[in-house]
Amino acid sequence: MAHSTFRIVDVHTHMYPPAYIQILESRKTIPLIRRFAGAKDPRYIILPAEAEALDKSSADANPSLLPGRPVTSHYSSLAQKLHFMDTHKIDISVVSLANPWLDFVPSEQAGETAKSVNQEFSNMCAEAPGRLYFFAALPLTAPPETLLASIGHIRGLMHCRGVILGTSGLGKGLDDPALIPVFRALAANKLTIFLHPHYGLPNDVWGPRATEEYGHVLPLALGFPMETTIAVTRMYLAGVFDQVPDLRMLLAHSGGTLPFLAGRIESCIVHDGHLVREGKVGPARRTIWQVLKEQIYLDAVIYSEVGLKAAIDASGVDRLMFGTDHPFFPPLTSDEQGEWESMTWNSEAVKKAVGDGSDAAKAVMGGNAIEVLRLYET
Ligand code: 5CU
Repeated sequence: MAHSTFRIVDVHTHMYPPAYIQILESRKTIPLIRRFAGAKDPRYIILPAEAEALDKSSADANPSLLPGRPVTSHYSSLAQKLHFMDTHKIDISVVSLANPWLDFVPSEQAGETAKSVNQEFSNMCAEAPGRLYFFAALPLTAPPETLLASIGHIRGLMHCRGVILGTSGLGKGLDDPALIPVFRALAANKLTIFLHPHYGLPNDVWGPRATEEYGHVLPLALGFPMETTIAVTRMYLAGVFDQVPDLRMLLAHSGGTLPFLAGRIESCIVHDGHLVREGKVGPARRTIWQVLKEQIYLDAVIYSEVGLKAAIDASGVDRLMFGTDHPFFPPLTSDEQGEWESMTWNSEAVKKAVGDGSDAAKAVMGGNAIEVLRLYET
């Protein structure tokens, strides 16, 4: 059934619940939260590319040279999330734990940590009826039976609509055959995977000047999207989408560079002697274009109508969903309690790509998410 009232839905919006923040505060290696003398807020250091800056920093470093990003109330406060939503007229948010999720949690603690983090998300959603849903976190470092049991837990949580997943899987990436039972369990429970990058590309790709001169631009603008592109292409080449045809994935940042590179991926497959000899390029093969239109959704967190049009061409306007990436990318020169460009750039891009007030714009801004993620059910 179509739900016609126009509502804005943010499918890419993160939170770090207080218990998770405590875990980060207790850590000595990344990911961690650390206080520096003279800095108002503690700093959150997560990216592999930031580890070097952390090693060079001292407790009383110049605040403008501190590693990582400030941890403000936007990271963990429900009231702040609702304020952000109200300021930007966002009706519903599908919140998720941000990277690197539970990837670093020791195996024996992972199951319980996932349970309590997911319960915290569930409680948060219950405090804001009709306005919040969530993507749960999986205990990927736990033994297989604990991992599958966690899917049993989250499928019973009323506001859970899927899981947020990084690209490392169980340690060998998402084309690892050991993940097939996990993908099957998620698909069987109609839990969409929100695929999000974290690890980027190896640090030496960025060159010796990056740490001191280029801020976080290279790993975030280029490393993240390439990581997503590579992870999904590996899944495609391994036949995961055919093995689990009911699997549904929402890809962060409009699919990385997948919409732009899908043609090149296809050409490389069709011209690969090894794949042809192995009979993997026969007439029954679903192309990556087909998978993009049948099993993949893309968020609209790409900040420009150029990227958005590529995403629409690749997956279809009915598979694109608006997002903000809050609390990342706060405004640096205006009040954080006011308007954020992360919202306005993405909503302007939607208007420019499909027309202000058009049915397509309404679908991308909220209608698609409501239908696909069943945001009318409680
Ligand atoms: O600014 C950043 O580091 C990030 C991040 O880590 N994760 C994310 O989703 N957006 C920005």
